[in-house]
Amino acid sequence: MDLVQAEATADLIDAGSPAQRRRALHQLERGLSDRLAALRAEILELEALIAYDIDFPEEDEGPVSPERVRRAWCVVRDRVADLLKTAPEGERLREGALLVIAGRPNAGKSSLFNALLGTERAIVTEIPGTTRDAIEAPAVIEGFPFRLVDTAGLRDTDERIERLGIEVSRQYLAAADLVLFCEERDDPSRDAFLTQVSAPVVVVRTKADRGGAGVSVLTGAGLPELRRRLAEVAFGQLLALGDVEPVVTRARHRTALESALREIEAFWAARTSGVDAAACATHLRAAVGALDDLIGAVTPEDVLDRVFAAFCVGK
Ligand SMILES: Nc1nc2c(ncn2[C@@H]2O[C@H](COP(=O)(O)OP(=O)(O)OP(=O)(O)O)[C@@H](O)[C@H]2O)c(=O)[nH]1
Ligand SMILES: [Mg+2]
Repeated sequence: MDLVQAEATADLIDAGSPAQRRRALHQLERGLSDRLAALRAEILELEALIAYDIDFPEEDEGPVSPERVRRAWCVVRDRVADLLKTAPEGERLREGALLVIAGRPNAGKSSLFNALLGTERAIVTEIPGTTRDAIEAPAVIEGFPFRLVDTAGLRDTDERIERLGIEVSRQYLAAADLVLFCEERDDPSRDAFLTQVSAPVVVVRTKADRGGAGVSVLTGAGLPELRRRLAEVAFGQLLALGDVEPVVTRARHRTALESALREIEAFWAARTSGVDAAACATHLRAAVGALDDLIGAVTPEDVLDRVFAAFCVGK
């Protein structure tokens, strides 16, 4: 078992949603390990292509055309870059997407929070300003993990506790992976709100049972569509990739691939600026080294120390 598989074992134990379980199983069954091994082999092949230039630096043209080297380099670079692109949603899959519910007081945020959660967790009343503090709870939506946050309704207020709650809302909004903006009818403050938030925003019309299209927590209308939309916005890339393509799920994977990609780019920069072949090849060696660290051939002791250290015995 390599380090990537050992990490998958830990992820499988921690998995709280079907998508996390499927991803961990895929990784445990070498889905990511095999891809990394293939990339490693491709980089070594690229190095072999320039071996003639290393051995006979004075010759004008080696047996391998420069065009062939360029093509092989492009393929390797693109494959590393493609794998790296899965990192944001892959890491989000392990941690749960932070979904922050926002909107004016009384817009129906807490009601929607409870509906998405499937339990009456937040207090709901007809009085605007009911929610004073942010409440966070884990939820599974369309099989994907989310961390739902209900917040204090946003408005100008002189009331001290409510103001503090709104400040907390703003901090959550700054950290959000996506925002669900609730409005009962056209909210004149919506556009100003949208310009302040950098995460993607899903706008939802609440209390649809009172007329118009949208979501109603009383009748359940619009809720399935909303759930699908939230999964699509938070995990659209993973949904498109399906369960067969490998995905990187940890910051450790991302930094290793970033460093491999940097070396692969540096190889080409050196190669195209007349640096001798042996010096160019050191960049490929460094890229292979980064992948080796990532795959991490481990001994059983390493597994125990590095991965299971965080476990509670008996969990
Ligand atoms: N008819 C109807 N009423 C709703 C619906 N959703 C919420 N309400 C009502 O709207 C009022 C406010 O709901 P909340 O969920 O507390 O609204 P909020 O946005 O959390 O309000 P604050 O916490 O004050 O910011 C309550 O009286 C709810 O019962 C709905 O789908 N249909
Ligand atoms: Mg509320």
